[in-house]
Amino acid sequence: MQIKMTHILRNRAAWYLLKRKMSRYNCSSCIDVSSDVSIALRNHRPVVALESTIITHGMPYPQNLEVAQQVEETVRKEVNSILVDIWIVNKDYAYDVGMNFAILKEKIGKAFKGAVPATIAIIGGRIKVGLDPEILADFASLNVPAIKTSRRDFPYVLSKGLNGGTTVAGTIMVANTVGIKVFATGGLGGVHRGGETTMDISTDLMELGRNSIAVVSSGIKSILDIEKTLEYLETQGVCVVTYGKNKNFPSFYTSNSGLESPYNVETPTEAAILINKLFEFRMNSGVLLAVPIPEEDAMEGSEIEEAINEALKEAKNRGIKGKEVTPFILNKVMNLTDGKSLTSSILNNNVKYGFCSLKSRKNVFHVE
Ligand code: PSU
Ligand code: MN
Repeated sequence: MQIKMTHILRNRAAWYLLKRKMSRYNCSSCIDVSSDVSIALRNHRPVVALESTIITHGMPYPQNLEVAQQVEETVRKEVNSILVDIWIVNKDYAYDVGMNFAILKEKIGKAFKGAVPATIAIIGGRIKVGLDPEILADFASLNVPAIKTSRRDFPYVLSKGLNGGTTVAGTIMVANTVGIKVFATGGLGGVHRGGETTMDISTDLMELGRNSIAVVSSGIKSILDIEKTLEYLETQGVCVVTYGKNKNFPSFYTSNSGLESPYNVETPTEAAILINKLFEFRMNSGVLLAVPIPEEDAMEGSEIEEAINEALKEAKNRGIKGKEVTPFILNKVMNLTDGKSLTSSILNNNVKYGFCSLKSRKNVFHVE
């Protein structure tokens, strides 16, 4: 009897361990990783995650689709991928980038062009990592509305089989689960003006604090409270770094918000080495790499910034309060300017800085 019991328990333990292992390697029962992304991750090749709230809630159809396609193309052709650690890079990778292993070794710290885009979204209650072109086109033109999906929204959207556009927070969660280390976006959520009383603080900031990931963004729009956002990022342990010659923290439409990042890096290699420390030291917290608006767009950017300031004044005069403020301002600014084309240009620019450190990407996931 005694032996039999032990036998059963041992079998159970083995079965449990196997199940755990399987679920790890199958990622999760709610995620489908596209074959492109899956193969790239398995071969330690650079992958850049992209969010989908910008598709579902950021722009109308068909501009949203055009921008999403364009950004994916930029990732495929123009991302600067940096090799920080050669030792795990395999021969397939050398073959892929068209050079032999010895030459590849020489190139450590130098940029390679191109990576695999992984647009992350929820379709019919399943999390998709990497969308095939037809699926992306379908998703962007959705007749069934998608829910803006941050961390708190996942259980509902998944259980009801709904569509979701993942926010920065939602995208970070998924990217981290499948082992993607770099994520490029436009603007990050932040602490809203008056956030000290309304408690309206984007969960993007918390998510950056609890995942080892590098988010490349053009900072925070000035409709938010940038100073408090930077304070809050410090509280969350996020390493904020401006890309460029100075520490000026950008505010999406302008290259200088009047506030400073704690640090700056001047080259892709510096950025890649910094990002790599997250994994070497197992920090379990993220890096925000703030890339200022490209110079050629800066003029238009400062005009939009003026429109924002005007709209903020008007909102105050009219007594508009609380959660009404942001929609009021965004609407007003969109009417006054052509903010959409600029957003697309900024987003594309950020993608180019999807630095990639290839070290310690251990996860292997199933192909859809
Ligand atoms: N900032 C922008 N445009 C956006 C967003 C932020 O300038 O579209 C989106 C991003 O997806 C971001 C989300 O993650 O809004 C933040 O929403 P909330 O403040 O509700 O957390
Ligand atoms: Mn909010």
